[in-house]
Amino acid sequence: MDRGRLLIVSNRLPVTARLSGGEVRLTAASGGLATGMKPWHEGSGGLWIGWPGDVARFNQAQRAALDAQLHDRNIVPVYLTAEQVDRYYNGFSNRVLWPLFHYQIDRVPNEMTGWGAYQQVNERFADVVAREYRPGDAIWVHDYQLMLLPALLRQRMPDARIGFFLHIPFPASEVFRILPRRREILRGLLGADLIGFHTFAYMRHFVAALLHIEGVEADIDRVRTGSREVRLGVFPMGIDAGRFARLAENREVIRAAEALRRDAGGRQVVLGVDRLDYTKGIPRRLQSVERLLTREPALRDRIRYIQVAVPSRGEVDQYQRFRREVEEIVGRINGTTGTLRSTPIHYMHRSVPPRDLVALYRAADVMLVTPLRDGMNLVAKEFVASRVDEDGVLLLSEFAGAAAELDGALSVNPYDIDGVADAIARGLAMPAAERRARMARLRRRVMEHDVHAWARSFIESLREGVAPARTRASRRVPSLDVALKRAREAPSIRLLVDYDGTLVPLARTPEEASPDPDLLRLLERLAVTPGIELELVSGRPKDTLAEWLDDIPVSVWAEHGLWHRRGPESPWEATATPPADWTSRLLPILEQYTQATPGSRVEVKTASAAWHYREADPEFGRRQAHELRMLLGDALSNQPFEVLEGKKVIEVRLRGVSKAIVAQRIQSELNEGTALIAIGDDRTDEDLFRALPESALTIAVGHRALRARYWVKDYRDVRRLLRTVAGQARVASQPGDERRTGARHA
Ligand code: ADQ
Repeated sequence: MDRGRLLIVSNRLPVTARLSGGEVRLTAASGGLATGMKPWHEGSGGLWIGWPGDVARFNQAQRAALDAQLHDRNIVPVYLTAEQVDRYYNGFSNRVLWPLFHYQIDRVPNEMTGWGAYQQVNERFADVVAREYRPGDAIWVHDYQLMLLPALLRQRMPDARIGFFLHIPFPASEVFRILPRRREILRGLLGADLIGFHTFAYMRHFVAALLHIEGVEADIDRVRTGSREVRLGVFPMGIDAGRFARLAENREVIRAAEALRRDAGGRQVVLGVDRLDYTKGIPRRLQSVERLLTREPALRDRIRYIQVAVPSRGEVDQYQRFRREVEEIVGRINGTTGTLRSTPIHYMHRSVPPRDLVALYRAADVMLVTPLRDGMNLVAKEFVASRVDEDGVLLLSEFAGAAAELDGALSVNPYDIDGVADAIARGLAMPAAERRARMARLRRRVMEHDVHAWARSFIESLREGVAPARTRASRRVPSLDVALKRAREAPSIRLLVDYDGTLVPLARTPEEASPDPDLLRLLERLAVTPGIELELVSGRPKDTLAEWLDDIPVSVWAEHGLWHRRGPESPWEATATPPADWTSRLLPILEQYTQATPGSRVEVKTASAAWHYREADPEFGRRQAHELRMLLGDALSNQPFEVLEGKKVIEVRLRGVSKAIVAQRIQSELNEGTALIAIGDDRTDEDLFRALPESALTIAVGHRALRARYWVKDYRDVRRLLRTVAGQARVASQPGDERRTGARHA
């Protein structure tokens, strides 16, 4: 991996500029992003580019001093005017994008103003980044304020490596479509080489938006736009878990936590910690507490609910109104449920220093994290990391990105006031053994997948993902003819060849794909040629392949490597075992789609099932296929299955069963000097290509985007090539062959 510089670009910098007695001071931000990126910023000799905050009151000398201090820290400021900040940041970003992406449609103003400033500021960022950029740098752009930036950078620097990470949810495409500038936003993002999300759901929503709005069909984790490939990935952000755990062991923190519990006077402590934002679900959470206290008045003297709300976005009117709303609710509940001895809700509108925060986390019996929507939610993870005592209950909204990872939490629907009240009661009464078991699960996840692992995996993925055309060109690989000639000089050749689309054209029905006499002759020839070992690697069921290739002495892999047979006389051996009832949830869904889509059909294999729509109306079939894929993604999210899209087929298969198995198996038995040649035409073959050693000659059929070293046009080229390998190059030019097979074209 090359180690170029990393340019981090975000709206806010990891420091904020302030004046203190006429002196310029930089205060470090302690947020998740700042901590996670810190080692990368410092270690790569790179830069952090962003807005240093409001410097309107700085005079010229102070501005110069600020520039010098930022320069010393490898930070490049993007100065914005007060008006730009108001329209781009408070305006379009926080009044329009923020509520919309969090499904708060009613909070989006009638007129979505600020677009012009949003464009202008993104351009301004692009100019600054372009000025600082050096070839070889990787650029990582963060968050919704800068969604146009990837494309603006691409225009300025076509070869730059650009990553984008969205920290907030990407909404369902039905909601995203509300945005009048939806096209521009999508195109802006597609300027990146890699787009990262916190969860699979957000990524799927993005893919759906591309299809509905731009008509662009994405593969599960990649999209082609023009000559470029954009990869999509899921990177759930973590926290600096070690730091929280260390703070939690700090003597003063332990003492502060004990003091908090003493103050509570034997009452159980329930805690909420949030930025004061309407997405965090504070009013409904308070109502749930009220509901509980109304239902069980005895609890009024037995619990203390502490809600800390850190001031946020005070310049935006909605946030000012929201603050008053929350304060009114707190007052009302304390008025109606307070007793002479007890005020149930302790509310603080302020930021608390990290030590106090960790003391609160340590003191809590039940932690309430109930956002209506949240990209990830780091507070939930901070609570877990702070519980070095392996105790405490986490209540977590199913609409926080963190819910996809934290399965030890009590999951709640934050809109269900009674349900949340029930869950709080359950948390308060939970036996110690269950609390510990749940917390142990939570801690395993949070401590391992921390913010450093998150940043590392994104950056590595960004650095390794270079479009094939570009790397290949720069490495000067020999031509295919030369490579084949070299392979034929090797002591032996191992051929790994896919079947459909590679040896025969894709047929309308699977039955029509049976091998023609010419192909059977060719396979037989290869099978008996000394020095050549042929492996057919197909996704088809073993029985079909056995029937078709009954007399041919070749090694056959069926169902993407799940079944293997060394020759017609050998038994089939399974390489993995599927769970007994694996079809029970899957088949009803597939059957429903088959009924709704004339011309489609289901095929069930040992550990996979496929929904074929080659014969359906193309437009309708494609739409149904996309919907089905998303539905399956949800239905099977906790099952050991993965959903793949092939050519006119959606396939669900046992996770871990892929053509990569074949690569692993044969590599263990390879003789030295054996030349490896692999040929295939779709994504399932890519699994094989990827698992083979660098020296293997990988050939994609009809699909330049596949990660293969070479490319040929169609199955005819493949047959020609195989004849060459078998030392019979001249046979290829015999007339008749192609016409006969060509007639079978789909
Ligand atoms: P936020 O909406 O800011 O982040 P969150 O992930 O919960 O939400 O982070 C809040 C941070 O503020 C935490 O580090 C927390 O400790 C701190 N904080 C909260 N209350 C505080 C208080 N009273 N005093 C001091 N600190 C306090 C956005 C997205 C999230 C996503 C993150 C990271 O909205 O969904 O998880 O980015 O991608």
